[in-house]
Amino acid sequence: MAFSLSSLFLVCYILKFTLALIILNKEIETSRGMLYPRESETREVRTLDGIWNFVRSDETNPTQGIRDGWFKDDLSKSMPTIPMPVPASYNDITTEQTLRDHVGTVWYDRKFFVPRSWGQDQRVWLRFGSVHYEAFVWINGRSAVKHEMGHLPFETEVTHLLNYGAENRITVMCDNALIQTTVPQGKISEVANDDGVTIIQSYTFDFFNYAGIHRSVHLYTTPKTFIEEVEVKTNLSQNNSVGTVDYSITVNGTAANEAENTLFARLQIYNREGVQVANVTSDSKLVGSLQVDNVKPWWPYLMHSDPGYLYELEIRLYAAKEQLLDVYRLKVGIRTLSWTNTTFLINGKPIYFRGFGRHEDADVRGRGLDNALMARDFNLLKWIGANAYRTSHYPYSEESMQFADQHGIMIIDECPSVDTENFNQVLLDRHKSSLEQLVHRDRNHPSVVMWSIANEPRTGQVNADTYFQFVANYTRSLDSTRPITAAIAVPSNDDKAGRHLDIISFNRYNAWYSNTGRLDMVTQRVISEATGWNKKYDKPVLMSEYGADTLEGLHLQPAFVWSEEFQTEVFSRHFKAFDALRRQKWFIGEFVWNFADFKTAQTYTRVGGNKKGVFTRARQPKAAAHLLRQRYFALGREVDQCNVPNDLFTYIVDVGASNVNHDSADL
Ligand code: GCB
Repeated sequence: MAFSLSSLFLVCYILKFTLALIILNKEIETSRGMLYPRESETREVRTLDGIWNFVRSDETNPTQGIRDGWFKDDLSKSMPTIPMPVPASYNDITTEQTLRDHVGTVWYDRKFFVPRSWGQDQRVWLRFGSVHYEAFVWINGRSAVKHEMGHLPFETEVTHLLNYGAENRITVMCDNALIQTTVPQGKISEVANDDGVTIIQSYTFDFFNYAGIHRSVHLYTTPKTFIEEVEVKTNLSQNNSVGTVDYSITVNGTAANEAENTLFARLQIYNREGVQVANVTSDSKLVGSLQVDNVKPWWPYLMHSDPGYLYELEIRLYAAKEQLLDVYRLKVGIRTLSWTNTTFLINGKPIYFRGFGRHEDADVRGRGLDNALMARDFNLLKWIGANAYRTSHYPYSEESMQFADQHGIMIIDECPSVDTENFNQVLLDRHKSSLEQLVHRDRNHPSVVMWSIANEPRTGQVNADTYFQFVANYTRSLDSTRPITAAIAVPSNDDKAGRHLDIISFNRYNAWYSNTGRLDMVTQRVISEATGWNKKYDKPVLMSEYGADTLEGLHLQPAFVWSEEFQTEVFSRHFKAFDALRRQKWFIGEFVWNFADFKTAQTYTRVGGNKKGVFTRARQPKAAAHLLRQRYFALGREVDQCNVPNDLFTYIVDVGASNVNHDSADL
């Protein structure tokens, strides 16, 4: 009896364990529309950015606002409100710890006018650049849209919800709670404190869980029948002299349904000088191709003297008898990507990445869109000679993607999956959805050269294999023109996901988390780890994170952890490894962690946040920035034959006798 009972337990246990491991590759809902809002002859755009009214819910009663119908009238009639800027994270706006660390729902509302003219013969759409993490939206008290997943846009038609030529109210409830089935994952617990109990949000990822309406809110109009989606794919002839732009247009609207065969589009491509260089008239399928002779390909920064070349694609949608319905314009960079198990090429030329992992993070506004900061960051990227960054650890603003296109900065575009563990079905579906939304949003950006499907997932776990097979294959089915990677931190021997990727990225902190302070234990370890990855999977490898926390202004000689000298030395030891690895053609890039200091949750390993920035949080260089700049330009000169700036080396001495000028000419 004892035997059979225990075997029953064992069977039950195995069954439970096995069931937990079974994950299915289910169909998921796909996104629609989402073209970046742009004005044209047929479209108007308004922003609802500005100061909104704001209420923090009681953490122990997060659904109170729904039950009490706060969305039915002005928020201020239900609760006292405070002013809150949009876009911005709400966490650091006030001086209250309770708001900074708030867990659960918050509410926003504001009033706005809609012109009378918008009510006539057109449609109106409401679009959020991103709300973290979950958003519920009402217009004039009626439900408009619901969306889950931070850092990604969502939109809905609000034509039927608006008062035209009159005042309107928009109400948003935002929930920042992260649990085991959200992307990224977190845990919520109730913990005793001095006043009773409190709700705690914990998470393993290393950045502050900023929340709120993070990016712009737009209202825009479209004609009744309009261009809902445009997808472009570009190619180059063998010698890069002829470019092709394959397009596919999706139309939304009654004219599309009723008179399907009569719709057509005229597409024209203009160069930077505004000269038309290609045009075509489509048939009713709205799918086709344009050819650009003497094309100027899109090149990354420092890989060409005219990087980031963008054409403008103008799309005019017509109904029968040349009746113009809609006009939309899109910037297009013409380039090709190809990869093998030893190399990654752009326009037929091997890429060597020199870049950063970054964060969208700033004092006061947190993760909120900040155009001034974005412009400064791109100036710093160019100053330092970087040609790439990874959008660690979530999709960045659409405005920054447009900047990257213009400046020729290559992007490894990462979805919001960080430290993923306890793989389960709901998580898999959401993870795939995050990639679907990301690819849908960013597929037309020439700057996006790779998809990163996760950062530091626990790929040693037994079901990581199936899980990442589903995630990688799904991403590939969405876009086969770009390679897939993930930034992995488990040792290559334990990893079960790499075989599903096209390019292996690995994160490692030699002399910091392992062998702290041991500068003599960096170079060989980096070489052997990179080699191990290549041996195991026979794929190109890049180092996606390395670095050391550095307190600006702390100087210690000889180098000691946290000092500026130490960061400089850690970089230098890595450079040595990278140079040895570069001789192996399969090693394709180096990414410092991090571009700038950033805020994290409170822990005893973080002094006011993560200090691994090469720049401070105020975007000023630390000592290592100057060294990195010399390396990135030296690499640019060696691998891409770029020019180096005159101020790369500071004048030191004129050694008259030998007639040598110790300046950039020595490079
Ligand atoms: C990592 C993570 C990154 C952290 C970094 C660190 O491996 O990918 O999010 O911030 O280490 O500094 O610990």
